[in-house]
Amino acid sequence: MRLKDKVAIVTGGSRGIGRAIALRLGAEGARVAVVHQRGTSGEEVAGLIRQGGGAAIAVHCDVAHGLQVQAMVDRVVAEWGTIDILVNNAAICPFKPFLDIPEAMWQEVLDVNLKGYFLCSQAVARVMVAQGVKGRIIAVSSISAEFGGSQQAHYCASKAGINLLIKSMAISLGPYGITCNAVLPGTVETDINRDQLADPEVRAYWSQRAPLGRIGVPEDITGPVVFFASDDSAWCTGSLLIVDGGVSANLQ
Ligand code: NAD
Ligand code: RM4
Repeated sequence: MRLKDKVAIVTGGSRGIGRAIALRLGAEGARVAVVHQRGTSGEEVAGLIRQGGGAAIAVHCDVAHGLQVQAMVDRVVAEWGTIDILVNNAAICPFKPFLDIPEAMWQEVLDVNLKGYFLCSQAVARVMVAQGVKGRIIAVSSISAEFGGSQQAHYCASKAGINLLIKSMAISLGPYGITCNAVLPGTVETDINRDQLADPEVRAYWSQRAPLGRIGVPEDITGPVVFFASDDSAWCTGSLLIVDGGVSANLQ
């Protein structure tokens, strides 16, 4: 119960890595707002947290729209009075070769992945600063922030932007005692890449390149997020932590 009674927001919390993070934060005692897109539901995850004795609500919000983000933050403050932890996790990756990426797709990826993290972080940080909360802002970035991809130019650019957004926020928010850190996962099997990983060659490539010998599961990402959400990381800010089974250490 390292996060007992803390108030946490997890964007994209209804499935995949965000779902695992929301459940873990709930198990650590946090009150969790499971933020989900319209058309999806965060109720299943919120219900599981409540069944485990915790507190959770589901809130819908498109993170690319400032008014919706503000309404989501207002809803959480109305429910619990404050916000201690924000986990920016909602993102999209429509795999497409560089030469074929339409302008609208480029824009959507940058709007959700990069502008969404900015909007959520700014709205939450304003509450933290106004209330004097020494909060924790965490970004789920990616090893794609540091390595290019033949079908991920838009996604890689958005994730590289997130890394520098986090460092810049760390500078601006450090004086308020708010920390800003990023976790950079390697390949984790979720809905975002299930079609790619259905190809046995792609699957074998990622597991063989990992010194730890396997593709990740969403739960592999939760410990590092709890670390950045807890007092164990009190003197970390602007940190970028790779969590990829060693893939990026291996040039082969
Ligand atoms: P996922 O597709 O299962 O989850 C993404 C979540 O974001 C979904 O719940 C989706 O509804 C939500 N979302 C998308 N657009 C949104 C919007 N406009 N507003 C609100 N919510 C929105 O994929 P995932 O793998 O769980 O991805 C979670 C995070 O992990 C992402 O930031 C992704 O870039 C990152 N990541 C994933 C991998 C991987 O291999 N799976 C690797 C590195 C980083
Ligand atoms: C990650 C990385 C993975 C891919 C996901 C969608 O950042 O590139 O390999 O599966 O994005």
